Amino acid sequence: MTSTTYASFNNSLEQTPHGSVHCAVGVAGCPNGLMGSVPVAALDPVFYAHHTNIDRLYECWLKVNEPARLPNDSGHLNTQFSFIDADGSTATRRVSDMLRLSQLGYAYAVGGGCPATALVAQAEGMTMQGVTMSDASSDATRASAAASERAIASAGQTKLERGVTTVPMSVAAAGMQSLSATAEPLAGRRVRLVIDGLKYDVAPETLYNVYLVKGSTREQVGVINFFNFSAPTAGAHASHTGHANASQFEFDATDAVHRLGIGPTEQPSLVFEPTTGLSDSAPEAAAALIKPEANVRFDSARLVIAP
Ligand SMILES: [Cu+2]
Repeated sequence: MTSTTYASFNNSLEQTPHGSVHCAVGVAGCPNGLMGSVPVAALDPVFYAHHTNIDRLYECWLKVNEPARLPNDSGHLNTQFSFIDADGSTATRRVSDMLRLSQLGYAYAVGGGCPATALVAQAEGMTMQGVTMSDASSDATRASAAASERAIASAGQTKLERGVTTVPMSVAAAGMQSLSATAEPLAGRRVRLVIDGLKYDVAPETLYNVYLVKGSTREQVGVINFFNFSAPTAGAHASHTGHANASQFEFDATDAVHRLGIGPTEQPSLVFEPTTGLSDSAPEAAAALIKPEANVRFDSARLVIAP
């Protein structure tokens, strides 16, 4: 909910909770069962409760600052999707037809439990009165921000074990100075964890909780799931969102960095812990579900800070 642009919010929401819940509900994880497989997920009645909640979270996020947050990529807005209507006919709609609830003829009940917006306002550089300080940045500003993001820590090729995998990160001294208490505060800037080149030989049938670790404390930054994953065995899934590179996972780590108090002299680690995605999951039991030939691995992971 701390994302300030549609692209970053969409990326976060798509993975956790959207894809993670799909895989946690599906029998034997993803790509299996009904909920765990894109082409047939909607055959499970729980799909509609899940997707309604995803839609509600989008509405919660959008209404914090609708003018600045509505998607504005013309290619995306003009993309058309076709659906089968109740009478069997084909109904085609553009993305731009479905941006706001007012276009769709329904609303969520007042008091529907949107996540607290205090953190959102803080991350956005807004005052609690809602006066916009930094949310009106233009596309050009955002593009230059992305170009000048810098790595603060990274890890290379890593294999995820059938158990808990701990990965010490190499720190980039210059970047880490950004986390110094005497440096300009992080407020308004976000720290992202980007995992590139994630792949497997055989679907592991589990998810992985991803933690950022300092010493003996850890904070969760996201969940790796394989719902919308472009693996050789799951090629059809790539069309679900149209623009996602499923082998790259990106998580907002800003809150985790704050809560852990990671400073310029720390050497953070990443921990990947198998999970069924259910609340009673134990890492050992979830790890036992992973097929020995799964060989889940990634090319690199990096913590980056945007200016
Ligand atoms: Cu879905």
